[in-house]
Parts: sequence; C-alpha cells; structure tokens
Amino acid sequence: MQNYKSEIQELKEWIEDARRIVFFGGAGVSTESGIPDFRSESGLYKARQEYGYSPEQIISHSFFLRDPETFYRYYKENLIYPDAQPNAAHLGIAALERAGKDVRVVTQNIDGLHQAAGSSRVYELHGSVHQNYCLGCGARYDLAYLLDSPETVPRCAKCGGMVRPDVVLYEEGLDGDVVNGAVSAIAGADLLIVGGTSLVVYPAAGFLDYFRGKRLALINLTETGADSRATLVIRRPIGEVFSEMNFKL
Ligand code: CNA
Ligand code: ZN
Repeated sequence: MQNYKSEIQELKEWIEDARRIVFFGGAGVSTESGIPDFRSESGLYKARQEYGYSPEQIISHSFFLRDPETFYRYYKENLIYPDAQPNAAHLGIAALERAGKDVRVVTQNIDGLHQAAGSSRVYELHGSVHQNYCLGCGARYDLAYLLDSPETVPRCAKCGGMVRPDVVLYEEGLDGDVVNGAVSAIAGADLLIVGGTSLVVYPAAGFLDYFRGKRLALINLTETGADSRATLVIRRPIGEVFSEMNFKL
C-alpha cells in the first residue's frame, strides 16, 4: 500500500509523461461543487423518497411522457444547480489542456462544469442540462428559459409544444456521434484517469473496455468494479487530489 503523497506524485508524473490523456468521470466529480451524486450515502437515491418513485423511474422516457409535471418538479429540484461552480478537479483538467496537453473528457455528468472550467473537448454521454428543445418544432432553449418558465412544464415560445431537456433519460439510447467520439478517444489514450463514478450505469461504464494503454488511474471514494484493472487506485475526494497535484490555469 503506497502512501497518499506518493500516489499523488506518481499520478502527476504519469500525467506529465502521457501524450494522450482521457479523463472519464461521473457524478462524484461534481459533489465537491455541491451537486449530490446518485449513489453515495448522502446522494439523491437516499435523499428523495418523497416522490414515491425512484430517480430511475422518474427520469425515464416513459415517465416523462406520462407525467411531465412530476418529472419536471423532480428534475428542477434535484438535477439542476444553476449556481454550481467548477471545483479543483474540473479546473485541474482544464489547466492541462490549456498547457497544451492532449486531454479529452468523457463524462456521464449533465452539469456542464467541465466546459465552465475551460475544457473544450468534452464528450457528454448523457447530454446537458444547458441544452433543451421543443418536441413540436425542435426549437432550442437554454437553461434560463426552462427555469424562468411560469409553468412547471416549459412550453415552446414558437409553437406551444412541450420543451424537454437534451439529456439521455433512462430507456433512451446515447447519441451515436458522442459515443463514437468517446470510444475512439479512450481507444487512443495512453493514460486513462477514471474518477467519481460508481461504474454501474451502462453502456457508459463498458467504455473502459476500449482502453488499451498501460496506465489506468482510478480516483473514487468507494470501491468500483474496475479497481482490480487499475494500475493505481486513489480513494480520496477527487477535487482534493487535483488540488494537490496543483496544475494551475
Ligand atoms: P454515481 O453512481 O452516483 O457514483 C458516484 C461515485 O462517485 C460513487 O462511487 C462515489 O463513491 C464517488 N464519489 C462521490 N464523491 C466523490 C469525490 N468527491 N471524489 C471521488 N469520488 C467520489 O454516479 P455515476 O456518474 O457513476 O452514475 C451515473 C449517472 C449519475 C449518470 O447518468 C449521471 O448523469 C448521473 N448524475 C449526474 C450528476 C451531475 O451531472 N453532476 C449528478 C447526479 C447524477
Ligand atoms: Zn416548438
């Protein structure tokens, strides 16, 4: 068992050595920005029993069509954090890109915080709360439109149709172009850093299988199914890990 300081030092050296880095992350990357994840103790799965449905049921395609009112009440209350700011993990990854590293981000998050930090090559596997569109005419709307809407269920200003978030709901497939981009980034990487994900949501979690490089670092507070495959496992808050590595924007 290495001590924490030497783990951080080792990861930092790997990052400096690497030519193509992919960071693959999930909800745990944003908990230090104040956005709860789904599966930790304090996560949404524990926190929300009041709707009588699990988050998977509510944020599913069929539920959205059947009861958009409840969907939107849950969605606005639990999945939207307009004031959240990037933390040291988002900022550290963006700093590497700024410094000229080939760094791509593959994220299961829908919060847009990697882009807010300055990363430009981000594959958002599950879409983004910042993108919304009308089911009637396809008109696009930002998050403010949805939040400022007088009705719980936002309606299109052009045709009156229902507006939905461009996020991948349960029962829906991922966008083919995003998947292809993410998979080829992972397949071409020599360093894969996986962080803040329980690796239980498929198909996203299966994308790790495309990695052929020799160094896989995993930063997660709890055990995951990929720990045995990782060359380095750091069980610490990911923002803390990046702030100790100290890559400056
Ligand atoms: P998850 O299943 O909630 O797992 C999160 C993992 O991160 C857990 O294993 C935690 O132990 C770990 N973790 C929590 N905080 C930290 C931390 N500070 N440092 C290191 N590890 C930490 O989340 P996944 O992303 O794996 O699940 C996939 C779902 C959750 C995706 O579809 C996401 O869209 C969805 N989600 C996204 C957000 C967001 O956009 N910020 C928030 C909540 C859920
Ligand atoms: Zn419309």
